[in-house]
Amino acid sequence: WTEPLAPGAVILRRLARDEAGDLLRTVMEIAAVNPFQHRITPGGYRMSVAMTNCGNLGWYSDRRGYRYSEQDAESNRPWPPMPASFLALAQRAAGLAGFKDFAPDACLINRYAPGAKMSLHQDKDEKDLSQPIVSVSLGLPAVFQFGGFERSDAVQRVLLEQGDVVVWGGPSRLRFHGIQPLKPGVHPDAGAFRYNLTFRRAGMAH
Ligand code: MD5
Ligand code: FE
Repeated sequence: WTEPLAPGAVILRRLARDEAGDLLRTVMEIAAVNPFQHRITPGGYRMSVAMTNCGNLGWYSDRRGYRYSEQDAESNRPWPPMPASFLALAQRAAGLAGFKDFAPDACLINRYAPGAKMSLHQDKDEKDLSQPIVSVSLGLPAVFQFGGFERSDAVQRVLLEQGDVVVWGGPSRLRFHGIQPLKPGVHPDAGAFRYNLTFRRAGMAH
C-alpha cells in the first residue's frame, strides 16, 4: 500500500517484500566483486555505514570530497553493472509514484551493522535534481529521520522494514534525512545487518 509522507515523498510499504531474498542474494554477488567499504568523509571521519555500488556511476567519499565516479577509486575498476532486477524494481516504484521515465545510472548499496547510523544530510551530488531517488530497505528495521530544508528543522521518524520502498522526488528531493543507530537483531534473510539500495540519476539526463 502507498503512504504519502510529504509532497513528492511516497512510502510503498512492502513493495519489494517477495523479492527481498533475491535482492539480498544479488547484493552479496555485487559485494563479492566490489566489497563493502567504510569510506572516509572529507572531514577525516570513517563512516559507520559500509558501502558499495553498482551501475555506470558510483558514489564515493574520501579526503578530497564526495562525488560520483565511473570507477571505484580504491580498486580503479568500474562498478559492477546494475542488475536487470534492480533496474526493473526502481522503475516500477518510480512509476507508481508518478515518475514515468526514471533512468537510474547509479545504485548505492549501504550496509548498516548494529550502531551504524547516517547523520542528517541532503543528497545533492546528483546533476539533475528533478529526478527522484528510490530507496529499498532490506534486512533489519531502522528508524528513518525525515526533516525539512534546514538542518535544524524538526524531523518525523518512520520505521523502515524489509521490502519497504520510498520514492523521494519533487519538493522532498532535498530534505534533510538520516538513519538512527541500528538496533542489534537477527533477520532471517540478512542476519545482523540492514541494507539499503538507493537508485539515483547521478549523471546528465540523456
Ligand atoms: C538509507 N540512504 O536508508 C538512506 C535512504 C543515502 C541515504 O540517505 O544518502 O545513502 S535514501 C533517503 C533519501 C534520499 C533522498 C531524499 C530524502 C531521503 N529525503 O528527502 O528525505 O540508507
Ligand atoms: Fe541520503
